[in-house]
Amino acid sequence: MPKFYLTTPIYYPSGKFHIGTAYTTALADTIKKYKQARGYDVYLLTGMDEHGQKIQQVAEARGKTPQEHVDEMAEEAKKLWKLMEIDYNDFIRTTEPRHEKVVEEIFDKLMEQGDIYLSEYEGWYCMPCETYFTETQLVDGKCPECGREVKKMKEESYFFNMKKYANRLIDFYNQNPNFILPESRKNELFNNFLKPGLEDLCVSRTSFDWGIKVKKDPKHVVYVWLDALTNYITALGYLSEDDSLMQKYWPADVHIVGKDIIRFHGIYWPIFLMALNLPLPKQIYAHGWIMMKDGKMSKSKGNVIYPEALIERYGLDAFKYFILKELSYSQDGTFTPEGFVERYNVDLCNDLGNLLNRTIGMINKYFNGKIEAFPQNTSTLDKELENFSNGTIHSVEEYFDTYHISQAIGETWNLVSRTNKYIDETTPWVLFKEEKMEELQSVMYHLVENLRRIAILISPYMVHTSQKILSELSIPQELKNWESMKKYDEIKNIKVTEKPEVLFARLDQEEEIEAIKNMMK
Ligand code: ME8
Repeated sequence: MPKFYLTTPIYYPSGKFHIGTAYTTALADTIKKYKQARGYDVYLLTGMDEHGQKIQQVAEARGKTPQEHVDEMAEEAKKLWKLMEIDYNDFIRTTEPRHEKVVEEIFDKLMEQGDIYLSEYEGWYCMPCETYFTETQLVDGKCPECGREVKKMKEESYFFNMKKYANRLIDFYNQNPNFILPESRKNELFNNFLKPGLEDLCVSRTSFDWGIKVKKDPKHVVYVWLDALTNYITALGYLSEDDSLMQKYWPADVHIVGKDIIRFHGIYWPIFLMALNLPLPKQIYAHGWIMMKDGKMSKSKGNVIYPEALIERYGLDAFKYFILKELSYSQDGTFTPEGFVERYNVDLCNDLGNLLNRTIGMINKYFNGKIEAFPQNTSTLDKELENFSNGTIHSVEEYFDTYHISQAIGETWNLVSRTNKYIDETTPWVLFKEEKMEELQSVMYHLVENLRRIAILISPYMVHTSQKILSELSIPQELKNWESMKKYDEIKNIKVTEKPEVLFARLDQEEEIEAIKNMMK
């Protein structure tokens, strides 16, 4: 079985997780479910990045020790992933001994081979981002990443010799043009960081102690990015007694990250791996941000909407549908209550829900709920729909394979619309009146077949809706899997449900917009 290893970032437990964090995780989980449906052995890693000055400060503000704080947050995170039915294989925490021990060793090894050296660091430090910037990187004297105040700081630090590896990384980029996705982000990294010449990276701190101590110089703690990035291999047992997962799954097929952390994943991480003499990940995909009307949603900015409230009121499938559809491959998306309610009513309730209800209603009315077999004679309209839907499967797969999840969803909804249009074109009620029962039977067959395909196409992100559709149509088990979708003539002797359940009840627009606004307060 081919293997596929994918990861989410490990998130900072600095506050409750919002829909941005949920987005990356839902995206990774969708890719996992898709790959599994295509026959891959998939390993999905997520976790938490628990060290650093900011976590220490947040814990202190809550009157907790950092360890108590991160323990609580890890429970919260796992609760959220359970609610979202995230099927992760491992949840790594950087405070676990299995991680700390290996990071100590990695640091030691890099020091011994001369890649890490002691010097002094002076620069502009952004506390919330835990990142130093050079004078020229600042925007109007503020942090170029979050726009907040920065402070001039100086400390004795260990540095990683990035310059030594810069040319090798440039060669790697040139030989692997799809290493960083989307291409626009690769160009940004290349032009803004690699081309002007890489600065060595500061990899230790003495200004706080909530971190992994440098074994040979314990007044230093390992700077949070060297600590954090290595989670992708420590979780697989790198340098530990049992490294069978490392043998099996490394290199990662894809690291999924937000665009805010592409610099760390696209430059520093591959260089650390080169220094450790390990293969580089195959791809790094950086998605955009979910924005709010007033800019980027962030835990530290306080303009946040949380997943739990939306899931509780509208269900998991509607929540995932919205967020995954809203962020198109390389673009940002916007969360607005109006947008959410509209997508729910139009795409889910009107387009998909009605298609299922109309189809089941007609099969019951015209044929006592039964579909016997693939029709003997197919009309031009039938054939057109079949061709359209063959094309949909093809492009959905292509989009999924290249992480264009929103586009894959869009293609699927084009098939939903096309199938609704097919009802209007074939006018089953007229066929019934004119007693053209053979033609009518054929139309019903094609409707069921396309609903079956739609249900399978949405199964990586709308698990419940998919199962409901397949069960209401009483599709047999062997026709529920991805590969079976490519057949078009195998449904036989089925009897659809007499009373279809409403998939998505129509929302009162004003009332629900108000309800969502209240969730944001
Ligand atoms: O950066 N829209 O953790 P973090 C979309 N610990 N995605 C968003 C988002 C938004 N508005 N806000 C956050 C860290 N994200 C480090 C990572 S990895 C070795 C260490 C998502 O908690 C997005 O994936 O700040 C982003 O990259 C990540 O959360 C940042 O999470």
